[in-house]
Amino acid sequence: MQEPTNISAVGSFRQRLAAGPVWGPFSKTCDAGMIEVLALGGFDFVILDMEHGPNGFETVQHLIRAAERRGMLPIVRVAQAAEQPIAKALDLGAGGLQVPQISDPGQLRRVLHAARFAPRGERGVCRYVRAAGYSAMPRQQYFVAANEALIVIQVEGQQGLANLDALLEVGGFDIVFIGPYDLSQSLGLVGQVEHPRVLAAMEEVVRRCQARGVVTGTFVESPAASARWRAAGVRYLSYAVDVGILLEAARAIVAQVRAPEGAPR
Ligand code: 3PY
Ligand code: MG
Repeated sequence: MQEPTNISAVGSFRQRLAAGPVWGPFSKTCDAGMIEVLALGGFDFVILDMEHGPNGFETVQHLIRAAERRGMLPIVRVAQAAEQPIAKALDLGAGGLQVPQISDPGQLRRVLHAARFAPRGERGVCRYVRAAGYSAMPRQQYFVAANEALIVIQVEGQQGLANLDALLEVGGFDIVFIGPYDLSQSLGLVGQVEHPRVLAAMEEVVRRCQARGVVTGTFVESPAASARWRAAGVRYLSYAVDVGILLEAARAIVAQVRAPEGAPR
């Protein structure tokens, strides 16, 4: 009998997350082939970005399929903390959900309510969806297994920082993800993600989450930043963005091939 799409993959991803860091890029491509390439490169997960990327759900479902096919967990970052996109991403079979700009406990409870079936929430019920094998899944099995999808909440503003303990008290999610860019803006330092005040605020979030045994994640753009946050105990490392990775690779190649004859390579 068919499993709900991706649920066993979520279980093994949780084990890897518990054992040590996992890495995955954000994706803003429309191409399922690019998703396969990221998996073949060895990333553990991919965050299909509907907050800042161009894709609608019709495209995202194909990107989810491509990630599944290559054994990489597809996580959908929804555009906002609203009921409809949350339910739709899960109906399409996302292994995880990443929700931006979580700032207060009431909002977090609404997100969890929209993401979980009863008794944990009141997610809109339909079993003729991809996540349920279009009804091939035994229904009770689906409703139980679907509640295992990974939930990542982004804390990336001053209000979220101020309410961090209250958010941790609500619980019911897997990872607190610190968005350094939005956080830098919120602290009046837009884009200065390496500014000491931004780093100090991030370290404080990591420390307070760790004190409660909550896994943290963040966004890094270099091996050095990855090493820094890995050493701090961050276990969910979102490494750059696929389009930026491609740009960097293209630039490096062009710089090499255009170098004058005889110049050191
Ligand atoms: C942020 O930095 O604000 C993010 O959401 C992830 O890059
Ligand atoms: Mg952000």
